[in-house]
Amino acid sequence: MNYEERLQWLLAEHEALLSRKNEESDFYNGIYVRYQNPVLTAEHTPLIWRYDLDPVSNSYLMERIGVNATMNSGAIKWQEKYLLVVRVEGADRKSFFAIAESPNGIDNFRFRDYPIVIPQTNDPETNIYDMRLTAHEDGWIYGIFCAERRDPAAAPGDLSAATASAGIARTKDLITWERLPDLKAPSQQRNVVLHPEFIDGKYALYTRSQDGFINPGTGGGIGWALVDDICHAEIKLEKVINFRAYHTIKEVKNGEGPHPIRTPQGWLHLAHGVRGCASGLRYVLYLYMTSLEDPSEVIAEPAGYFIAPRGEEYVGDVMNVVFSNGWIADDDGRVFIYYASSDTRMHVATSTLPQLVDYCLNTPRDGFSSAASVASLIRLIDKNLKRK
Ligand code: M1P
Repeated sequence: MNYEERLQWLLAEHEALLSRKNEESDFYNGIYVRYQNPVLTAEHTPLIWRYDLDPVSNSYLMERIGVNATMNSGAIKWQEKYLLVVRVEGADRKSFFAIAESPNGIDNFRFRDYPIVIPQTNDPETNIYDMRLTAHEDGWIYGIFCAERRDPAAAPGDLSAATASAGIARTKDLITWERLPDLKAPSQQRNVVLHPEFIDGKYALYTRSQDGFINPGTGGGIGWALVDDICHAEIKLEKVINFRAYHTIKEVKNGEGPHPIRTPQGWLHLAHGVRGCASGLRYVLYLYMTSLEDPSEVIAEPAGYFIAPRGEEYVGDVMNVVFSNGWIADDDGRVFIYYASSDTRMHVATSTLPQLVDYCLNTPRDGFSSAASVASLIRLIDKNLKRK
């Protein structure tokens, strides 16, 4: 093929991928629907990002800038479209944010021509990732993300030690972003999420303090902190509201996903839990609910995971991981849950608010022992057998 033929082939393949219809898979649990295809992969990123399309300067039609993954995406419905603020990871390992939009939330996601430009603070970070979007009642759309820097206290020769803090940016049009100072906190922070409503006139944050870049250490779980001024956000008091626990799916660490959704029965939360196993860390998603009167008070939490890796989802850059920082509650009660698998690609699962609330309120809680799990199982078997 000559240059022009190869280019036409490339364009046609790319368009076929972008316009591919996504069908429901045959997975069934009555709680949510999974889909056959990922909604975004590295191959969905625009060809104008990856190729120099000038036959003079790129006669081989080579990729000039590689994209490694499209993952952990914030989500919002905006002007009748389903928008993802995607964590795009380049072949150079640097992540950045870019918006991909779809007319139906299930397929046909297309990236805008340009990535988002997030202004830097006077302490520039090396890497930014995992933005949680919150359309706050103050009128701004906030994006809180992890800002990673090399640890200034790293031992000589240690090129891995890093620090994590919460970067904060806001926008009114999802085009231009204003950067605010990073969240000031007594410890490192990742998975920080802004609650959509004021609480006692203050901004409320879900937090995840950690002793080091990877290790949550003494951090007990998902925290809660009230902040007076989002333009100079500082955690003065942080309390843990959703605890890690021995021999559960969140034994090693956990973190809030996107901001919770208000339902008549309480705030519905999506989070990730991490445990260790012989093959490394296993990341799964779980749901819990908190009270409408006090969003820091847990009122329901089903035992175990809500979504775990399945099939090809197990495999990728960081195996055995599902991670979510974006969901959309639509006006008709449908919920679009966007999750990444193995730090590589994005998927969607769909459900409805009544189904998710029913799942939270009627699935047995964790009894923290095999005996308690067996007792739960026997209660269900008894109930079913009595119906005969
Ligand atoms: O690799 C799995 C995930 O690890 C981190 O999550 P956490 O802070 O809970 O450990 C993040 O780096 C996340 O981006 C990544 O998907």
